[in-house]
Order: sequence, then structure tokens, then C-alpha cells
Amino acid sequence: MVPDTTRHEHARQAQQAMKTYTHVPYRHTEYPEREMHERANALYDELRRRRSVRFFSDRPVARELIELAVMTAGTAPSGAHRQPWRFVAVSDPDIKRRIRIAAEKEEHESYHGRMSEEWLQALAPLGTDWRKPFLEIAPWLVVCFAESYGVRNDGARIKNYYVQESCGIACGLFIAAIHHMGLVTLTHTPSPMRFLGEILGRPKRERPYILFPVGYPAAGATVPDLSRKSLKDVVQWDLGETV
Ligand code: IYR
Repeated sequence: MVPDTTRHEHARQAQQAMKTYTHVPYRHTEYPEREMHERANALYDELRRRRSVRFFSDRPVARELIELAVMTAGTAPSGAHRQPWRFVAVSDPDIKRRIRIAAEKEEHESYHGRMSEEWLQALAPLGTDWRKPFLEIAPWLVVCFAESYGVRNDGARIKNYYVQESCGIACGLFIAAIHHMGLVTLTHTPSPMRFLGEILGRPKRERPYILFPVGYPAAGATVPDLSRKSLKDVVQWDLGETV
């Protein structure tokens, strides 16, 4: 039989490992229905103007704006509230240069052999290639790392849950925040991205997830003239009606 003192010790440790939250009232903001429609329309109207931009100005952007975008990203829901993300914001020209060189080396290999013919054809309409000058021109590179597991003070591993989903949601909010403040970004995923952890000194348990160049668009920046799927192509109501 396990002695009582040992059992108590286990229970104490379990309690300490698992933070128990007290529950507090949710502070809900209710709007009149007309205002709900206005707000919903306004947000849609703003977000539908967002575009992935590949041509950046070198015009500086205040660090506080990047802080606010990261704080906005950090409001994302996450599996077991583990918040398994780490954003590394880079403005140092030497580090940006190292990232550009390493990314272009990988991308060159991708575009010249690693990517299938089918993939290259899918990208052709976008006009992308291995060259990534924006990695040096944009005033900020923000890299989201996904933390595969956490580490407790005593060195024990803490399991994270739904890491991909959590980071995806956080990055979505980051993108919305950048757009909302009047800046532009691009979800850039040079592949493979291992070099980012090495250059930025992140531990192995953190995997590079998305690299965001952030800044103002270059004067005369262009974007592909593409359209988005219509509502009927992305929604089904109940058992089949699509409009
Ligand atoms: N990572 C490469 C290739 C690329 C892949 C997809 I899927 C894109 O939507 C765009 C680019 C690059 O950045 O060029």
C-alpha cells in the first residue's frame, strides 16, 4: 500500500503541475442588432481588402506596432491553453541578410528539383521564384515558431496539444492585426525552414511555422489579380443547400 505521505506528495505535485483556474464572470459586450450587422460588414469589408504582398518598402515601422500584432496573435485560443507559439521579431540588417541568403539557398533547390512539375505549375500564375529580396528589404521579419512541447522549471516536459491548429489561429490573427494597422505581410514558408531555428538560436523543440515579412508596400507594389471563392463555394447550410 502507498503510504499516505507519498500519496499526499503526489497529489501536491499534480496540483502544482496543473494550474487550476478559478472561474470569473465573462464580460460580454452586447450590441443592438443593427450595430451587429454594421460591425460584421465593416470587418468583412476591411479583411477582404487584405492581400499577400511580396514587394516591400524599406520604410521603418515602430517596434510598438509589431508588439501589438504579436499581442493580438497571442489572444488566439490554444489546446489546453498551452499557447504553444513563440514569435521572433527581427529588424537587424545582418540577421535579415543571413535569413535571406539561407532562404534563397533552400528555395533555389526547391524551384530547381525539389518541387514537382505540378507544384511549379500551380505557382506559375503567382509568378514566384527562388529570389526573396523582401527578406532584406522589409523592416521586420517576424517568425512564428511552434513549440512541440513545453519544459517545466524542473526540466520535465509538458505536453502541448493541437499545436498546428493553435499556431495557425494565432498567425491568422497576426495577419489580421498587421492589415488592420495599415501594414502588409506575406505568409512565407521557405522549405525546409530549419535554418531559422539555427540562425535565431531557438531550441530544437520549437519548429519554424511561418515567416512574416512586415512593412509598408513598395511604391507601385502589385498583386496578382485573383478572386476569392464565393459564399456558395465555401459554405453548406444544413444538409445541402449551398446559398
Ligand atoms: N515556398 C516557396 C514556394 C511557394 C509555395 C506555395 I504552396 C505558395 O503559395 C507560394 C510559394 C516560395 O516562397 O516561393
